[in-house]
This record gives sequence, C-alpha cells and structure tokens, in this order.
Amino acid sequence: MQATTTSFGIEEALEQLGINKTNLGTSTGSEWFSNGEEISSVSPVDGQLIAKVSTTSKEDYEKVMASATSAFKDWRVKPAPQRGEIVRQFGEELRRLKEPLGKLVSYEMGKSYQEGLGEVQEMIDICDFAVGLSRQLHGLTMHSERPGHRMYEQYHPLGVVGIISAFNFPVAVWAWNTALAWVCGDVCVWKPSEKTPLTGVACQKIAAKVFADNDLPEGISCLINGDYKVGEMMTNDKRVPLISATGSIRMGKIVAQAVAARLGKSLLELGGNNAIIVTPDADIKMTVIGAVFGAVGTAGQRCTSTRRLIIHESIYDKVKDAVVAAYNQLRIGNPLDENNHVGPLIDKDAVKNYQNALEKVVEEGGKIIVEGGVLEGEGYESGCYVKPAIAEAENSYEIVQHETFGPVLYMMKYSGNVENALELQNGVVQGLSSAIMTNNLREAERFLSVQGSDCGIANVNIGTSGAEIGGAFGGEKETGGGRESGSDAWKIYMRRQTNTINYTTELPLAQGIKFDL
Ligand code: UN1
Repeated sequence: MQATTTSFGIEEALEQLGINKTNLGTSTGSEWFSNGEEISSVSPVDGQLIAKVSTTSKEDYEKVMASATSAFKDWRVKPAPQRGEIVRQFGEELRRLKEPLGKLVSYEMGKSYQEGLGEVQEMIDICDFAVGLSRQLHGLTMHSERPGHRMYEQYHPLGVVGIISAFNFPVAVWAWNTALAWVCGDVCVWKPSEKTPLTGVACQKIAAKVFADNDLPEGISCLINGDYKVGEMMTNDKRVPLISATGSIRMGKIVAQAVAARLGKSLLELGGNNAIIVTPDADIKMTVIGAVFGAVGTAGQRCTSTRRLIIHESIYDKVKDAVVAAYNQLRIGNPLDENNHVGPLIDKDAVKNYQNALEKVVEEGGKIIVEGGVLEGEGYESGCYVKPAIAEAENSYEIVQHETFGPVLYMMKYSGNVENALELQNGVVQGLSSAIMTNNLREAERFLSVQGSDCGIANVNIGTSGAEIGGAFGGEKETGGGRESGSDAWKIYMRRQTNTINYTTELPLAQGIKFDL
C-alpha cells in the first residue's frame, strides 16, 4: 500500500509543498498552533493515513481573530494595485507548485490527477483575474439633483472574510474567494473541509511564504481546522462581516440563519441537481461526452455534476444506448493513474449514500440500466471505489429530488416541446447548473429565456460542469443565491459607500425641501 503512495510521488509532493507532518493545525501565516484534538487525513485512494492535523481550539481561534483584525488595519490601506501585486506573486507560486499541489489534491480528495491539476489551474486563473481587478474596483458617478454637488460611490474593504469550503474542490473554491477578497483589501480566515485538511495546510504555506517575502504582517491569510463546531465560532462571530460557505443545503441553512441572526452577510454556494435536456436536434456525440463527463467526472462529486438526463422520447433509445455503451468503457481505479476515468468517493459514508440512492430509486419504481456496486479486491482496498450507475426514474421521486454526491445518473423522457422538458428541469428545489443539447436556435433561446432555466448557470451545447472562472459562479433557490469567482462577484467582498459633496456656499436640500432658519 505504501508502495502505491511512493510510486505516485506523494512523499515528494509533500516535501515540495513544505509539509513536514508536525505542528499542523491552526495558522496565522508563518505561525502555527496545534492545541486542539487531532483529525486524520486519510486518502480515499488507498486508505492510507497521510497526516494528522490539529483542530482549532477556542484559544487558537481567538489568536487567529486578534491577528486577522490587526492585519486588516494595515492591509486595507495598501493601494489595491499593490495588493494585486501580492496576489500576482501568489499566482506565480501556484504555477511553480502546480504539480505537487495537484497531486496532493488528487491523493487526499480522490479526483483524477488531471482534475487535480485543473483545480490548481483554476486557482492560477482567478489570481490573474484578481490582479486585473485590483485596478478596477470602481463605483459609478451620478448626477446630483442639486447644483454644485457631486455624487459618486466607492467601495471599501469589508474586514475579515470567513471561508468555509467543501472537500470536493478543496483548494479552488478557497482561491476564488481569497484572491478576490485580498485585492478588495480584506483578510481571510479559512476553514477547509475536515475531510481534506492537508491541502488546506499546503495552500496556507504557499500564501504565507508570499506574505512573509513581502514583509507583510501575520493574519492576512489564516487557517482554522475542524468540523461544524469550529465553523460555528466564525458564523456566530460579529468580527466576521462576511461568511462565504460552500457545501450542502442542510449546512447552508444553518450557516445562513446564524449569520443572519447577527445581520452579517453570507455568500452561499450549496447543492445542485443539474440536468441536461437532450432535444430531438441534439448532436448525440457531444451529448454523450457532456453527459458522461458531467455524471462520472470527479466521481459525481461536483456541485455541478450532471444528475438528470431529460431526453426527448423520439431519440430516447438512441441516447440511452450511446450513454450506456460509454459507461461500459469506463475504467475505475487509482485516480493518480491517468488510464482511469473514475476515482474513489471521498469516504465510506459517501459510499453508503450512493448505495442508499440506488436502493431508494428501485423502491420508488425506478429501473437500473447500468448496475452500480462497490468494488473490491486489489487496488480497491480503501472501500471507496464504486461503479457509476444509471437508473431510469421519474422526476417526482424523492430520491431524484435529492442531491446524492456520487456517480448516480437518472434518465427520464419528455414528450412534446421544450417547455415540457423545462418543467422537469426546473421542478427541483436546487438551481445551480443546467444545460440543453440542441442545434435548434428556437429551443436554445427558449431555454435561456425568462421562462427557461431557473438556474444560476444555463449552458447550450456544453455539459453542466466545468464552469470557467470568468463568469459569476453560483445558483438560485436552495443553492443559496451567492455568486463567486468572475464577473462582478467581487462586490460582495466590499462595502459600498455613496458620497455626495457640496462645493457651493449654500445648503440646498434634496427633494426641493425648504428649511429656512
Ligand atoms: C463545486 O463543485 O463546488 O464548474 C465547484 C465546475 C468547477 C467548479 C465546481 N469549475 O464544475
């Protein structure tokens, strides 16, 4: 087993990332504390313990907050383009360490090495985006209704941004938040998933080096570790004006209520139940690639993974046969081996949820058309490898309405026009990503219209996953409404101020009100 680890160069990757396996836990930058209980980072690839990481105690948390609030006072007065220069250097370090970090992501989380590298590439891309943004954090100027007055708006940094991220994108989602927050003048406290603490440690080390090389104070990048109890320290903390949380709808509802109770801001990126509509005019070859990658890529553990295929009855059998044939070609195994398409699920709880979904769909009347199952034997010792499965199911089934984080795809038919497909697609509580495969312009435009997809992401002739960083990322309904990453998502990391300046010797009131003394 150890041989697997070393043969794929994990020990070397850890060394290159400066992880020496001691004193890992809470950090304000170059300083590390490890006073809490330990959590184990176990690889789903081979079931090996990679390292132990200490959770954040209340005292450690207080040290972090003292450091972060003090660092904010310095960081916020640094001109934004200079903050951008620091983020540029951070992006350079990520370029240098792309391979070891991508490898650690793959080994700790279980996604393919290629996807691990892709995740680090998203980090690099958001850094580049943020560098440009650091010269463009602009508000509008408006015409005042009063003579001799100037009115404009400006954006100021918010303060400490709390980031709670999920195991499935253990590093990219942090970078989407942190690269923007840093150029905006905020400091960040990050709680990575307790299932992937080591990639968190690696990122913290990379960031800390850049801050230290530039003689910047501790506290601009902070790391805390642990489960929801540690998360609660932040969500209940008035010193944290914004909480950005990625994870399940269940978690998001708890976070949103805690943050709202103190009138803080939250940015939520929660579950999806993403569908591809396949119309009579679809390109079948493209549909198969989009659907299969969407459903089995990252072993179905993306919030953008394709969960439902809604296929027109006239081409149903053709699409079904092509997708089933593609599933028969899938190779499941060690994700660090580039010959494999599908790696393991994150842990045995995830395996149980996957098994439960397959049982439930049959109980509710569904029909399995590609058998699932847990793989055993050589190479599968971690117990986390499962076969991607497909079931024919109705949209109304309870299990279909629910997001199962694994490679389970539901296929269903629609008849008539695209409106019928849209009714099914929109007929779930989640609203993250959606897609239509069509060469028919009218259908595509109907899908994108006000009566079309109700999701935050709506794609034509592209699958549901694999969004680029340049667009705003997030979804509607119970997906939580937040937007991260590109476009103007930066605005949530800043506070907006409207300024009106009177350069006359009179004091005219707005709305024509007279107040003579
Ligand atoms: C997530 O699963 O939380 O669009 C993020 C995608 C990736 C990001 C997914 N760029 O699939």
